[in-house]
Amino acid sequence: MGLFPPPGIGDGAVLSPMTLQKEDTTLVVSLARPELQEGDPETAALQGLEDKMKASAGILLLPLLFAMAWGQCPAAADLKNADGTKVCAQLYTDNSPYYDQCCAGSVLVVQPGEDQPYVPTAFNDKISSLVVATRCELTVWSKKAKGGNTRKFKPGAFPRLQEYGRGLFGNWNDAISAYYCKCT
Ligand SMILES: [Ca+2]
Repeated sequence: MGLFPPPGIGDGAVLSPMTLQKEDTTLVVSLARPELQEGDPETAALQGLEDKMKASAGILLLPLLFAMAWGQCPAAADLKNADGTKVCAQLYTDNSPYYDQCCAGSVLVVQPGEDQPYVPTAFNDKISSLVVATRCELTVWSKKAKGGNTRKFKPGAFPRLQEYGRGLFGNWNDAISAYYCKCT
């Protein structure tokens, strides 16, 4: 989805054939690593590259918070962290004209009590579907720092935010810039 471009891409770096070649080599070498000799300067250099790749992978894996999702919205009662603890809400960047293909794109997992006056850039004005967990309530605002229009979402799935009116003529698709989520 272009949220997390590979290292070097999207940083203003220009992709030359050389860069591509280097990436390919790194990948091949990573796979063949058991055959490499420790202490060999070439090995050390390659290992450095590999460590860099691992570091980037660490950033990519960072969340929980930023995973990819495809398909149907989960039920309110099914929202849970990987360790089984309660999640307050899940916000998704994409939806679809088909209800069973909403809650797609990147997902932001919101924890109980999470207060976010500034939605991270990757999600700001991009949220198109959301699910609020049982016994929780999500309040959203259309402008940063909790400005503009506001609305409370009760437990349940809201697959297409364009179906929820905002102000006189607007709707909530691609309009959330701040949120607060609480559970009882
Ligand atoms: Ca969107």
